[in-house]
Amino acid sequence: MRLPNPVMTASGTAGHGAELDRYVPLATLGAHVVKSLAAFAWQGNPSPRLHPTPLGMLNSVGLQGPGVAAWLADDLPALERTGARIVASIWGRTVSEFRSAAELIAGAGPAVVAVEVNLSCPNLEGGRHLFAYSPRDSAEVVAAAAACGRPLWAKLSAATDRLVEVAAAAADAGAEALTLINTVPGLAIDLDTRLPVLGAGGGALSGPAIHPVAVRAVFDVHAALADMAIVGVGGVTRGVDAVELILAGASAVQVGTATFADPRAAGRVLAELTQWCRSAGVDRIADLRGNVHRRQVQT
Ligand code: RRO
Repeated sequence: MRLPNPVMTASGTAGHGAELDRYVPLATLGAHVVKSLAAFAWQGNPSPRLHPTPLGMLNSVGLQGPGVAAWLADDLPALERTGARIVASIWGRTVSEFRSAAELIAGAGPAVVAVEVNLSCPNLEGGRHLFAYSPRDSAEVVAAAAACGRPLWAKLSAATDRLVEVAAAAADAGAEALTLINTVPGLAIDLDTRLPVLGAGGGALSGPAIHPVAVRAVFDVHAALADMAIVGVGGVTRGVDAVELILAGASAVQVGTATFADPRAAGRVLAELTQWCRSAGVDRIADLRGNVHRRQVQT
């Protein structure tokens, strides 16, 4: 699929609806990716759910959401009015729960241009449903998600030594793009209580701290699957962070944690990326994509 530009919001950092539109008109972005939705409403994890860290933050939101049916009725109409290209992210604890979410999304209008299949949430029941650690499980979920009748993007985790295998399995199962990466499992401990800071115990790290992890994941997957479209995400705060992911092999990027500090971050990253391309004489993102692979790079 083609998008008018390569910068989008990242799932989980830009709400379920049109809340960010007043800061950055969502139609001006490549796409707007909403927080993951299940076939049912889900309360999420106990608070506190967010904790700032040096160069990023930990979260343990735990997939709070209204469920696809309520989202279609209550959030989607306002989102459609923004004119944004909407990407719905879906989750489930089983293949059949993913299929149910996908079937419900099938009822959405054409503004929902793709579905991002979240195979990599680290914050559900201690990470027990991390499909992205297994090529077979990932493939089964992607195949089931085809019920949505839209292009599928598979969102994967870098916290596995099987990333390239998982990526290949998701592609074989029908994913049109891979979103790399989700957050990285982490833990913060309160010295006074001597207990974890976050309500659920563990959490997941995002922000500039994980940017090099994302660049490496994109690099490795592009090296193995050069024809596969990759959406790079992880610590994109400035235009140059986007450039780095594109050089590693991404066709587009998502802005996540930066939005918590500055709700206009995605628009700013797009402007900075555009400016960088102008100064570097780059006319098309496709001309930049994967350039680092032109030389033998020893990793
Ligand atoms: O909701 C969350 O706790 C969450 C999700 Br679904 C995800 O994919 N990644 C993340 O860091 N948090």
